[in-house]
Amino acid sequence: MRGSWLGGPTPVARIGVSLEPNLLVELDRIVKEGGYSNRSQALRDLIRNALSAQEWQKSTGNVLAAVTIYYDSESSFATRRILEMQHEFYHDIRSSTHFHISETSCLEVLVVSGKAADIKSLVRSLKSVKGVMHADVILISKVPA
Ligand code: NI
Repeated sequence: MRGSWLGGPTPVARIGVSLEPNLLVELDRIVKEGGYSNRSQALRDLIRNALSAQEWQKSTGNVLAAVTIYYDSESSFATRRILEMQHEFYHDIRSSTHFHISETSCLEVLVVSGKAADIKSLVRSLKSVKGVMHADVILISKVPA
């Protein structure tokens, strides 16, 4: 059944979901701000995201992923550490793109391909840098060994 959660013309099952009122308010906010046409559509996307995150946590082999780093460009420490780390992990980094988001913040997007353990270590290190406001990873695919 692997891959069936990616969507496609599969028949749907109807389920009842019980939510606390505050969670329902949050769900409706996600629906509105995410541009979903209904709650079911938003829930399907949330489940897919959770599955993708779970798959990332469980990955052990080689992976292709995108790493995003949002940081304070006025922090010379963060700027230097992010650059140093990219050199430390140069074997895994296929490309890096820098975006000047504002006068004081930058976004870098790295396309990485390598051992999941190494990529996880890179992301953990990035998250720990003072001045990094957000660092995350999106698993694109597992790479056959
Ligand atoms: Ni910049």
